[in-house]
Amino acid sequence: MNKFKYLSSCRVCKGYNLKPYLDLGNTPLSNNLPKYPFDKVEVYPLKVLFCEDCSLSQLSIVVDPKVLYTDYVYHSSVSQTFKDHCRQMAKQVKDQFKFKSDKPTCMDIACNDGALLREFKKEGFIVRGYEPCKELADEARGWDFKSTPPDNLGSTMIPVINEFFTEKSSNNQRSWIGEDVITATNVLGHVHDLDDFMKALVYQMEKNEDAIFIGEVPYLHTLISHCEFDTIYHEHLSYFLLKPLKILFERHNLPIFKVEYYDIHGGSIRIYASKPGREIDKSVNDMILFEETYEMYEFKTYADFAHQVFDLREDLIDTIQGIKKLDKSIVAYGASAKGVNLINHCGLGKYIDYVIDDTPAKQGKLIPGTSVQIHPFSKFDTDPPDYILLTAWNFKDELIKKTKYLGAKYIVPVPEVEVI
Ligand code: JHZ
Ligand code: ZN
Repeated sequence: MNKFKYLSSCRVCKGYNLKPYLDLGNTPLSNNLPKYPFDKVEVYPLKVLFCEDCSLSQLSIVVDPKVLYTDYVYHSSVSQTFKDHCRQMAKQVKDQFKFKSDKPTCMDIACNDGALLREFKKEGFIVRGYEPCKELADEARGWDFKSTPPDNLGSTMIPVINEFFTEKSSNNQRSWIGEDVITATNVLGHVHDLDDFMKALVYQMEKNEDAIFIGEVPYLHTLISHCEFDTIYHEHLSYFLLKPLKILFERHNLPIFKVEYYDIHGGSIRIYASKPGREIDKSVNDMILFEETYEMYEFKTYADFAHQVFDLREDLIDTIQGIKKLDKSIVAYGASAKGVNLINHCGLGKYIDYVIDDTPAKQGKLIPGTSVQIHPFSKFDTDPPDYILLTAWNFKDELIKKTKYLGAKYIVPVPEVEVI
C-alpha cells in the first residue's frame, strides 16, 4: 500500500452507495507525534461517508496501518477510569459466564500495554495477547522494566504475539482447545479488512464450542448526538451502529447475542458474539429499534450533524479567542488523538501555550501541525495556566480531580462548549 488508498466499496456490505457527509479537510495523523519542529508532518484527507445500504459510516481513505501503528504512543493504562472499566469488565465476564475450567483462558486482540489482560489475569484467567506495536507488546509482556518494575516476574509476564491480528498471522497460533473468551476493545473501528479479521476470529474460536467474543467500539449514535467530531480521525476507519456489526458477525456465523452500552470513551457499545445456538438477548433487538427511532439509518441525520460540527467549531474558536484577548494562558490537558485532531481542525495551535500528558512516550514531543510542546504534569506547577482545555474530555472528572488545586478554569469542548 502507498501511504494511503481510497475506499472502493463499503467495508461491511460491499455496496457502492457511499455518500459523503463530513469533510474535515486535510489533517495530520493524531498519534504520529513529531520530535522536532522541522520534522516532516504529512497530512491526509479526513472525509466521512455513509453507506446507504448498511448504515456504516466510514472514512474515504485507508492509511497504511504500518504508518499508523509502528511507533504507537497511545497507552491505555494511563487513565485510571479506563483501568477501572477494564477491571469491571473482567469481573463481569467471570461472574456472568460459566466456564468449564476454574482457570479459563482469554485472548485480547490489540492488547496495547496490557491494561485489560492484567485485569483478566487478576480474575484467574490464563491470558495472552496480540499487539502490532513492538514497544507496547513488550510493555504488555512485562519486558519493559522501565514502566513495569519486575518485582514478581512470574505473575506479571504475559505472552504477546507482536503482529496485527489477521487470518495469516493467526494461522497455527491458537491454543488447541481454544480460548474461552476473546476480547477486542477499540479495535474493530481500526481494521480495514473486517472479513479477514472475522476469518481469523472464526479460526480462533473453532476449537471451543462455547467460546465468546467480546468487542467494544465507540457508538455512532453518541458520537452524533454529543457532537464528538474530534473522535473522527485517520485511525478510526469505521463508526459503528449495531446494525452493520450484526450484518458482519452474522455473515461469519457468529451472531451477536447481547449488547450493552457504556459511557467509556465518550459512549461505547459492548457486543457479545458466539457460535449459533445461544439465546439472543432482548438488548439486541432493542438497540436496533433504538437506532431506527433515532433515524440512524437516514442520511439526513448525518447531514444535520455536519452542520452542528461547524457550529460547535465556531463556538470553540470564539470562546478561545475571547479568552486570549484577555491575555490569559490556555493549556490543554491530554495529547489524546482526539485532542490533536481538535487542535488541528480548529486551528487552535496558536492559542495554546503547551499540552500536558502523563504518557511518557508523548512527553517532549509536539502536537503535529503546530509548534505546541507536550509536557509532563509537573509543568502545571512551574507554569500554572489560567484555563485548561480538556482535550481528553471523556476523562473530564479524572482530569479535574487531578488539577483542581491549580484553581484554573476549564474549557470543555464537547458536547457543547462550556467554561467552568
Ligand atoms: P484517550 C485513543 O484515542 C486511541 P484518544 C484509539 N484510537 C482509540 O480508539 C481510542 O483511544 C478509544 C492522557 N491522560 O484515552 C492520556 C493523561 O495524561 O481519551 C492520553 O494521551 N492523564 C486507540 O487518544 C489522553 O490523555 C490522565 O489522567 O483520543 C487520553 O486519550 C488521563 C485520564 C489521560 O484516547
Ligand atoms: Zn454498507
